Amino acid sequence: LARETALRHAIEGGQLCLHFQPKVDARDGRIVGAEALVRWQHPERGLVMPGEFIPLAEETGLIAPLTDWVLDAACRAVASWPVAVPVSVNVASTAFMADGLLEKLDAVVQRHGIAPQRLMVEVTESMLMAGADAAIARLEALRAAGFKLSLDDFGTGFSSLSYVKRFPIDELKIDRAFVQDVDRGGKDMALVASIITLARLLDLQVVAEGVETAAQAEHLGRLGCHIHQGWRYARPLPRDRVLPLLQAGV
Ligand code: G
Ligand code: G
Ligand code: NA
Repeated sequence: LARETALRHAIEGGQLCLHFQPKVDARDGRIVGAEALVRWQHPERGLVMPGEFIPLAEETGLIAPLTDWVLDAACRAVASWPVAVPVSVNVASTAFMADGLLEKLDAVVQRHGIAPQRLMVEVTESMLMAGADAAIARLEALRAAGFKLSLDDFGTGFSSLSYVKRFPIDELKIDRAFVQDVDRGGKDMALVASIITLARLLDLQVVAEGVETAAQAEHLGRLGCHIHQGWRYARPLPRDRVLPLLQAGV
């Protein structure tokens, strides 16, 4: 209960902040988007990472106000960027299926004067598998309203190909577990190659997550995946440090 109270305080009292990790076109270093990642600036513990408080937020229902805060802060940021690329926001399963999400998204982009295309919602494969028909209906509603949709951690769930075809999405993100060994040949490379092929067939943008080395980047490029996110290019950065990269690339 003490942790819940502290998190409620953090959300209401301005202790959350967003970092932004660029998505880079590896062919020219241009930034094509950025993912917003929430952090808790804890008065005693310093910067607390989301893995330590998102699960608590989901268990306690605080994910609703937390998601509201993140959406508002992400849209405020993207409205101030010098290039018209989208910001990606992670939306947890409970928040994604909650009543009124579409109205909430419409309101937040209007409030900040941005086009809905500047907001990309990241959902995970496992979320969609849990209640596929309802989730697909929700995706369709968001997409019809102009929001962009991304399927995160792809490859870690158990989507059959026929499911992926039914998901009305714009982007697939290859989980970093597969990217890690993409330069070693073997099964991970085969898996990454098949995800890239799938994305091409379905006309989806494909993004590699967790790209750390030149060798990984080179192999991904050879396989036809040119949009990379990872420490090789940039770590998640505070707002004022990501601005110059948006302008100049990496
Ligand atoms: O920030 P870090 O790099 O530690 O992110 C760990 C994970 O936390 C991310 O992969 C993402 O799934 C989750 N996460 C980060 N920011 C948010 C957020 O704003 N909302 C939700 N629901 N999850 C987030
Ligand atoms: O998919 P998800 O939203 O969980 O991904 C974001 C997480 O991945 C964050 O915790 C972020 O800090 C982390 N991350 C981003 N780039 C890299 C990377 O190149 N290597 C590793 N190991 N983690 C990364
Ligand atoms: Na994500």
